[in-house]
Amino acid sequence: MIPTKEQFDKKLAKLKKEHQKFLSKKNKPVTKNYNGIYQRYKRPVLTAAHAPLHWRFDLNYKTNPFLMQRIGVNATLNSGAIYLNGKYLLMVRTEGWDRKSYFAVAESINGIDNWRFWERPVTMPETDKPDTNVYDMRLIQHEDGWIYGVFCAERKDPAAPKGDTSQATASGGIARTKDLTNWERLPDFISHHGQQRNLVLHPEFVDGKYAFYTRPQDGFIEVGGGGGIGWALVDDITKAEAPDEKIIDEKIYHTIKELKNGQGPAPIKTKKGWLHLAHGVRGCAAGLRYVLFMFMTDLKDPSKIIARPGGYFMAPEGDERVGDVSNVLFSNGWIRNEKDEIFIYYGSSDTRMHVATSTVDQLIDYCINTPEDGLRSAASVKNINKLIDRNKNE
Ligand code: M1P
Repeated sequence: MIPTKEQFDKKLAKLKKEHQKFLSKKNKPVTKNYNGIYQRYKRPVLTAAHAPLHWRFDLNYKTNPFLMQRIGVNATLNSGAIYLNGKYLLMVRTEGWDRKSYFAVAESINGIDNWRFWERPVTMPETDKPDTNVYDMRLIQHEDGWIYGVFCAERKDPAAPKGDTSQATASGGIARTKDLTNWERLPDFISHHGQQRNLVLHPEFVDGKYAFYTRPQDGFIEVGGGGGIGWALVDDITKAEAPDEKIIDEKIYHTIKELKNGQGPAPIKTKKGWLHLAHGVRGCAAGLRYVLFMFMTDLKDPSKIIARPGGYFMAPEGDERVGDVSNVLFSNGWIRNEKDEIFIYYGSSDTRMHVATSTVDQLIDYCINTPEDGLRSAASVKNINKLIDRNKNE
């Protein structure tokens, strides 16, 4: 039986009311597991259920009397972030039921809750090689006056053997904007060292050039010999090409970045150096495990690491551990507000977005005073004993 218009209207009113109620829910700090470094929050900031109803449902009784969802959102994950005109904005990697990711802006007044998507997702122009999938945008407010979006542009590998329908290539997509709505797409980053994912633009010129954190990789998944966070200087961002990439942060045996690592968002400038957030990947019987780690680079030479706190900064906890790709934390967006508070936005298990808060001073202290990974069990014990000795008179 086809529902009547009256039944349709009633169902739609209920749907809208419940969605508004859901979007308006407050988020509260988690009170257990104090660490003094950052504060987690109870609820994710964005989930697939936050997507506007008018992106998913045909709201016209004549064409959709059953009020069926016509287009689905599967996940809201790895989001770029920017603080603009007093608002916290996320450039959300929104993934549909069809597995395609696209970008969409969501905003909040306090950076913690009450997130609302803008009217439409972003229409990103393409290059002459259309992208199959675009994701993980880093938003960078560059000193040249543009806001850049640097992201992964994925395409089927033209060199894939016949019948191989999964081999892909990853390239660094670059686009720029003034308002996050109208975008100018620039040519993809040309790397001489393999595929690129986790490409990030440094917010300032270095030696008069655009500076990029790169992640050269031999294949689409495996970084192979190319692993590590790289550094490349580029003369002209409208034709970004990097003949040289030097690895500034290597992947290392028996660490949280044994298999691969990648720069997260663009670094944050502080009086003591640039704060960096990154992800490290290791393999285990359960598959790959992605955690977040931090480091600091020199103010004058952001390719020189000056502090390397050992181990992970954040690892998947509780519900964060489960999702489409379980055991993953990934961050490509953070915001420093005018009070020097830092909002770390992170995706869990390729499914949803969360926030954790800290401050510039706390994160500098964390980077400078957390012991480095000594790379052996004996060195870890030494670090603990040093701390115990210092604590004797406390
Ligand atoms: O599935 C985990 C992550 O895998 C990739 O990251 P990386 O290139 O460092 O392995 C990306 O696809 C990322 O989006 C995803 O979260």
